[in-house]
Amino acid sequence: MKSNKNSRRKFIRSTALSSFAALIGMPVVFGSNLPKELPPIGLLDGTLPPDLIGKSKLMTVLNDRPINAETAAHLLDDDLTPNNLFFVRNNGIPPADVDVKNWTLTIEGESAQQKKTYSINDLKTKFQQHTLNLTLECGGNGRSEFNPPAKGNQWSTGAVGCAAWTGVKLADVLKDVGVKSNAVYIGYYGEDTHLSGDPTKDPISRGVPIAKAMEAESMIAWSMNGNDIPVLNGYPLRLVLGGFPASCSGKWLSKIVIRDKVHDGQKMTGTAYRVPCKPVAPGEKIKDEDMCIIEGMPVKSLITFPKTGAMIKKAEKLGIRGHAWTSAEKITKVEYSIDFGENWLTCDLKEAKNRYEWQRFEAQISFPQIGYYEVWARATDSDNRRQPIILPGWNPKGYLNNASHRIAIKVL
Ligand SMILES: Nc1nc2c(c(=O)[nH]1)N[C@H]1C(S)=C(S)[C@@H](COP(=O)(O)O)O[C@H]1N2
Ligand SMILES: [Mo]
Repeated sequence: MKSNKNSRRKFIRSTALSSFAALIGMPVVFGSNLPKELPPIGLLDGTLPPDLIGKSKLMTVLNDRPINAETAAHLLDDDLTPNNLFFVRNNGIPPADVDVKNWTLTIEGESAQQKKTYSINDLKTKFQQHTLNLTLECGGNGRSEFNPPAKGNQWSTGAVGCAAWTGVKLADVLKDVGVKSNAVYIGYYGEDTHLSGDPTKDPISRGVPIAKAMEAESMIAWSMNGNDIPVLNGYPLRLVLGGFPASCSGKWLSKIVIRDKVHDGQKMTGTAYRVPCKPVAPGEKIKDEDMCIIEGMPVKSLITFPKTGAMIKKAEKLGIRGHAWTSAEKITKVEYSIDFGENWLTCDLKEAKNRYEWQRFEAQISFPQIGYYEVWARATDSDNRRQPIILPGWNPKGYLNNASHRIAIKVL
């Protein structure tokens, strides 16, 4: 199933050039003179640093083709992550020159009562609008700690953010189309292009079980923190499905399919976004059929203040704070330790405005004597799941690392 790809085919040449222009953040002057079999050399050899359009220069770039960038823990200290600091995980090349007035979202599929197409204005006017604070975390966040190492973007702790998303409930739109009783899954398609430039290939097309799609916090959003969604985060329209790996939250959204079976789009099958159904030994080979699709993300927390390496005087108290999140109903407890996990003390914890918002924790710490310490934090959720101190279950693709976050402190 392809979305608008045929109409795109004839624009592919100009799109390749304009995508490249978008990547480097400047026009390709005389671009129309470049013979069509010659892609720009700066695209091929990766020598031109990308311009992270709309993003802070403080972000850490992991890969520039496709663009992937994460946010250091201390830069995630705001209650809601500013648009210019929200991580970017792209599987392909974002669409260039988005025409927001003519953007459409089509809903169809074997379990849809009908096929229906909406403009963004239709979505804004036909359905009730909502703003929810929702956390998105890449399933591969924390991958860099896996041993044996897992291939893929070597995320440290920064492929996570929480923003105020404005849009409509996915359920309201699905109900407007009509969902047949045999519906099992939804799948999304976006307007980004496969890295090969082949318009018949999707960079990614994932989805979620129909029950998840129908949750009150599953949104189709056009606004992030009161502004347009940044180009790299899915402008002008995206799914935001808190609690599930962020790979389910399709960006540059143009089509949703209502399926009578588990969606089988790009990166739904094989080993992508799957973990062994049962725990395995590190490095063990696992058959594809023994790999299960990741659904709810685990409980996790991040210390966002102070920055690791902070120094204080012994007479002073250290105020620490951070965020904790889960795919369960809520976070029930966050604790910290300054003695490498021997003793744990409870942090103050704020309630969320809505489910899947991250929750703020804070504590005031006194240290017994001068020296080197680590502050460790661990969260517990309403399903009684607690973060492990060290790397949890190894898996071949390096997903779901929710080990405790640690920061170093020198007390002088
Ligand atoms: N169309 C499209 N949607 C996508 C992706 C993509 O490459 N293309 N990446 C997915 C993955 S793997 C993640 S983790 C999130 C990242 O969202 P962000 O870049 O806004 O942080 O978007 C998801 N949605
Ligand atoms: Mo991801």
